[in-house]
Amino acid sequence: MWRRFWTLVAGAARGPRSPRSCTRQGSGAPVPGSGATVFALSSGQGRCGIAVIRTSGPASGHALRSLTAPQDLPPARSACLRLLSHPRSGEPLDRALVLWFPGPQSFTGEDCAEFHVHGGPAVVSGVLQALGSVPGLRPAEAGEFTRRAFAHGKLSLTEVEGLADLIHAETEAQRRQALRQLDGELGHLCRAWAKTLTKALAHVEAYIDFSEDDNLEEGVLERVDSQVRELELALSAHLRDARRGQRLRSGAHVVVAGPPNAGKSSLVNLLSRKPVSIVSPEPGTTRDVLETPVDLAGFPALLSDTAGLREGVGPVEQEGVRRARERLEQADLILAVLDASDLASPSSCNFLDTIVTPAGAGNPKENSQRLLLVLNKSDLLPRGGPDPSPNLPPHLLLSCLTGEGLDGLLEALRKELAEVCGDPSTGPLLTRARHQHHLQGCLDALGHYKQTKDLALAAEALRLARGHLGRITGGGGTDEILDIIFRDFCVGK
Ligand SMILES: Nc1nc2c(ncn2[C@@H]2O[C@H](COP(=O)(O)OP(=O)(O)O)[C@@H](O)[C@H]2O)c(=O)[nH]1
Ligand SMILES: [Mg+2]
Repeated sequence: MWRRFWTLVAGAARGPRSPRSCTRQGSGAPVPGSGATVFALSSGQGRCGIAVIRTSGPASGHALRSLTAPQDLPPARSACLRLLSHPRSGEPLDRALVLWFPGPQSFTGEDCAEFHVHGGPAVVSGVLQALGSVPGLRPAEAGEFTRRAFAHGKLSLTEVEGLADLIHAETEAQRRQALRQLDGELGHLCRAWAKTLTKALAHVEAYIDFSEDDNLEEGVLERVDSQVRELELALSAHLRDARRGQRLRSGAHVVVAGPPNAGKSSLVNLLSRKPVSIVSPEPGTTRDVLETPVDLAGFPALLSDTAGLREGVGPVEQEGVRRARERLEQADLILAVLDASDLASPSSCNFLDTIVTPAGAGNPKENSQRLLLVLNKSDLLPRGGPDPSPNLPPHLLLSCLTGEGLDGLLEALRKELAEVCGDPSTGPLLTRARHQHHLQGCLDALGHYKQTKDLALAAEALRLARGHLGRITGGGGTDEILDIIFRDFCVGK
């Protein structure tokens, strides 16, 4: 390699210029309308026991005093019971717990106040109106509290995303993954990688500036090369897992397919616990693809019911079959359903030959589509009789009618989805296309570093790679990206 042509003579150890500190600082992102004090209902809408209203901004202390006069501010971060009244009319509004969080030790980093009021609509609107009458206060916009926390360096962008995901998490797996991201795991990883690159960059720059003085220790550039190689391996491993992380966040595509009348729609209704599809003894009932989001054994999934696969039907059903095949190609997991009492029929045999066998049921190759074979209508088989299909690939027996075999199917689904989505506690960390894009950008820049023969260009490539990592956690994020991310939040968060 080109660097071998350079002779480095061991000399007085002159360390690289001090790498830039990696401690977290405010993102520097502007907060629209910052300077104002904002308020909002932070708990859910509707009648409830307790509702939480909060404020953030410099006038928070004044607002708290105005509503609890003549009492003074409560001690910081201690709950106190206070009578709330309207600052103008003096009308009592509620007896509530109030909390005072002087900045920077608050969620947003600004002065914050919380009012834990009784959750009746009249109380909530009375307190919100009272806050609106305090000079300098205005209602918060969606995501504004979190945006302020980000601007003041309380949360990195990946933590903000984790928080949004936690608020929207509907399954156990989503909750676990969101919590990991909120805890900053992805951010820590990116910052550690960025630190490695900062060091590497400092070495390359030191070499550019000082190598002619023969003042650098030997092997500096070789060490940078090996650090870059290690980083490439780590980034590639995470990128390979990125698709799984995104499935875990947005749901795996599970497609139920099989010949007509096998019980596909019955299975979709059973798994989603609601009548999504019409069930009928008439073959060809389901024609369009019907989708429903479900919690499958703790994992998020988008479950699709499809038309029964068969030939020689009318144009409408043919279109249904075409859509079913199209959807099958996009599936992360295929739930292949056959009628256990009708395994010798031409449509069953054809389905086995064209869908089940090529997918390698029970023996999936890495990165290939996964498939679970389910033999439905087990209630029609003689009780205690032999396995109806000893020559079939591994399969599960189920009766949608009686529910027998459902537990076994859910357990098998849990295992399959853990493969498809990854383990939410230890598995993939990249949950969004944005993460994947920047990690790929970083990897590409490292590729340029390896190819270039010019030290200045090599340094530029390292700088570019580091920039991509910084953008994952929010450094130098454009307003446009921030707007997209904060749009995920509701008012009051
Ligand atoms: N005996 C029995 N009948 C079932 C079972 N599951 C579904 N069926 C019946 O099989 C017929 C076709 O069901 P459906 O769910 O519409 O099948 P699809 O065409 O594959 O969607 C309906 O009459 C269902 O009541 C089962 O486990 N046992
Ligand atoms: Mg159907």
